[in-house]
Amino acid sequence: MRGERMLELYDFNNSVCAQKVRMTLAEKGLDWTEREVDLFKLEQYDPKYLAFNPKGVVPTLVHDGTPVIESTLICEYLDDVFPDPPLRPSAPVELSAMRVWSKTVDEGLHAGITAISFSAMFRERMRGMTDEQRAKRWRNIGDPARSDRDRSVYEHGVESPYVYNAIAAYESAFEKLEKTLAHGRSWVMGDAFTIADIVLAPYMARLDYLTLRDVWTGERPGVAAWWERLKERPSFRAQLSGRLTPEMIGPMNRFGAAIRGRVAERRNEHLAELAAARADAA
Ligand SMILES: N[C@@H](CCC(=O)N[C@@H](CS)C(=O)NCC(=O)O)C(=O)O
Repeated sequence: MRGERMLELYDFNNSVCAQKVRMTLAEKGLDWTEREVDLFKLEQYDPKYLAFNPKGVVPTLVHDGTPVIESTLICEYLDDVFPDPPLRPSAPVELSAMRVWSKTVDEGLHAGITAISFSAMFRERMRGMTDEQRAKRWRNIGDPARSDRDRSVYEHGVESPYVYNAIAAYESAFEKLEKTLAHGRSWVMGDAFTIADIVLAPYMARLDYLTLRDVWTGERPGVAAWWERLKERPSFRAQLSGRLTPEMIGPMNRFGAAIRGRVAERRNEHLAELAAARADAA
């Protein structure tokens, strides 16, 4: 192993946040030890894990015994400690623009994909849980905001307001991404592949596996071309697509396809609202 002695990653294979960190580790050529936290068995709420990660979420990086939490911050931490190859621009103005992408993910796209994924497939899985398991899931770590979101999506599926908010968050992000990539840029920040590409990658991939991606990107050729490049990136293949088995991909495809029509309709509702708001502002 290069650099410091011991990197352990507490993760779950198909967790979007963990995928970001694994791609970063792969871009850096680092070795790490994987420690699975099975989210379906609610291992994230085990007191031993909560001592590392008080929110009870994956991932957690443990570096020589010290936990580092929050996936975006973990990616930046890895870039600080293992600077070669760099995954952030050095000019402060570029760095701050890159971090706007991370904020877009952390403040909108992440909650959004959780709601969409829940409405499509975890909802089905939760129907198979016992009442006690479900109650434990709602209790999570005592975070009422998380309970409200998960309960609402469990009860109302795509009709939940959380899914509508998610649809709007993806619309806004893809509109900006298309403008960013439209002039032939290879990557989000220009010629160099950065953490901006990494933080977006798992969210694009999840929409793609759910067969929902082209609801937003069908008429956005810059985003579509970037996605084609991203899929071929060795870190993506090794740590994201290459780790998903047909047994994992099949249900994502199937459950996603079942909500596709309604997601597209709700996006159209949002586009109409957006057009009205823009007309007001004109
Ligand atoms: N802001 C956190 C979010 C982490 C997060 O929500 N992880 C999800 C998986 S992608 C999780 O562990 N969920 C378990 C739960 O909500 O009980 C980060 O970026 O690390």
